[in-house]
Amino acid sequence: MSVVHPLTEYVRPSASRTANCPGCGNGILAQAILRAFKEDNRDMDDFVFVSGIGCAAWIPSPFFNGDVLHTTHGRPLAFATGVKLAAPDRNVMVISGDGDLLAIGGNHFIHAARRNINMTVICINNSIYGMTGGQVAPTTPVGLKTMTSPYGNVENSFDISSLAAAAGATFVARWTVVHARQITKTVRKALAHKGFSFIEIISQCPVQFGRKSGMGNTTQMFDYYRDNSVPAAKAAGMTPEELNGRIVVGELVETTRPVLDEELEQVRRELRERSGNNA
Ligand SMILES: Cc1ncc(C[n+]2csc(CCOP(=O)(O)OP(=O)(O)O)c2C)c(N)n1
Ligand code: SF4
Ligand SMILES: [Mg+2]
Repeated sequence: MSVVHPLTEYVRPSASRTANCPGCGNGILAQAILRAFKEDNRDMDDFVFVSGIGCAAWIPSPFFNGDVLHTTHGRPLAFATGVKLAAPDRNVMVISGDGDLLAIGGNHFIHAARRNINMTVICINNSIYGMTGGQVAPTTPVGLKTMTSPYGNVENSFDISSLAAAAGATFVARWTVVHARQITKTVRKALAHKGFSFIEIISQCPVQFGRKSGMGNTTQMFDYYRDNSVPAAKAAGMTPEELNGRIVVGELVETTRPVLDEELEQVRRELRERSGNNA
C-alpha cells in the first residue's frame, strides 16, 4: 500500500529533496503554511510566492507548487510590489529570512509596510545569517556568541514585529516553530486580511546559531521556545524586567487602512474616465 502525504498536491512533483539541514525549523514552517492552503482549499495558481536569498528563501523555492520567484538578497519585497501592482488579482506571499528582509532588505520592508500594499510577508527569524556561515545579524540577541561575534554580540537587536507595526503594517503576528497549529490559523487570517500582513516566526538554526550561541541543539532550542513564549494578552500585564528573554507570541496588530493597490486602481479608473477611455 502506498502512503500519500496529505500536502502532496501543494508540493512541486519534481522537487523531492530539501536543501535544509536536519533539525532546521524551515520544514515546520513550510508544512504549517501549506496546511493553511489545504484548510482554505486554496488554488496554488492564484499565488505568486517571492523569496530572496538565504536558507529561508528555499522554503517556497522550488517546493511550492505555484509560481515562485527566487530573487536577489534583500530585494523580495521590491519584486513582490511589482508583481502585486501588475497582477492585483494574484495572492502575493513573500517568505524569507531575517537577514534578507530586515538587514539588507530593511528599507524595502519599512516602505512596503508604510504603503500597506496587499500582500502577506512571512519572515523566519533564526537570529542569524544561516546560509552564509552564521554571521551576527540585526536580530541576534545582545550577548550571544556567533561566528563573527565570538565574545558576544554587543549590538542592540531589532524587535521586527514592533518595527513592522510602527512602519504601518495592518496585520502583525509572531509565533515560534513550536506553535505549528497557531501558525496555520494565523496564515489563514493573514491571507484573508486586506493590506500588508506580516508574520514573524522564531525558528532554530542549530547548525549556525545554536552551536555557537550556547542555545544548543534542536530539542534544546525547542524547549526554550516552549518555556519562554508568553501570549500577548498575558505579556500586556508584565513588566519589561519580567519580559526579559521572553518571546511575546500571538496576533499583535489587526487594523484597517487604505490599501496601496486599491488606491492606485482607483486613480487609474478616474484617469480613464477623465480621458473618456472606459475600457
Ligand atoms: C548583495 C548580497 N549580499 C550578500 C549576500 C550573501 N548572503 C546570502 S544569504 C545571506 C544571509 C541570509 O540570512 P537570512 O536572510 O537570515 O537567511 P537564513 O540563511 O538565516 O535563513 C547573505 C549575507 C548575497 N547573496 N548578496
Ligand atoms: S544553516 Fe541553519 S537555517 Fe540554514 S538550513 Fe541549516 S539549520 Fe537551517
Ligand atoms: Mg536568518
